[in-house]
Amino acid sequence: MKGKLVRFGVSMEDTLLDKFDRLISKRGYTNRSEAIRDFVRNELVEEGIHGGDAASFGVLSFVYDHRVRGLEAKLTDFQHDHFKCIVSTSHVHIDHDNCLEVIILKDKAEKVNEVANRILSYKGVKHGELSLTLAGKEL
Ligand code: NI
Repeated sequence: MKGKLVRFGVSMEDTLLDKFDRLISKRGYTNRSEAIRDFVRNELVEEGIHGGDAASFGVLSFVYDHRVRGLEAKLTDFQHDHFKCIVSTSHVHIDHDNCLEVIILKDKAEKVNEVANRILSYKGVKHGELSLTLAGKEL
């Protein structure tokens, strides 16, 4: 969503500005404008994800113990039940016992959250995290 650049002034306490400058420098920004644009985008994504019907993408990564009885079959069955919102799945054999799976999901945020939370709740899934974003044209 490219528009024309508009300049505007921002007032804040010097102590807050110092903290802001330290934060953005730590994150690798070389100027305040780019940092503020990204921060605003992040807030808009959060708002869009939690407040609307927009298409969202989710990246779910989780680690599980493949030796837990029935877990692999359960994970596969569940993903086939939700094939319409699962774009892709990658599997990494971490070591003798553990696997890492990364699933890319596309649907309304509510649905993506529901599918991800179900997977994370399975016995044998040790740790996992869902990262949500909006489809590109929404940004
Ligand atoms: Ni594996």
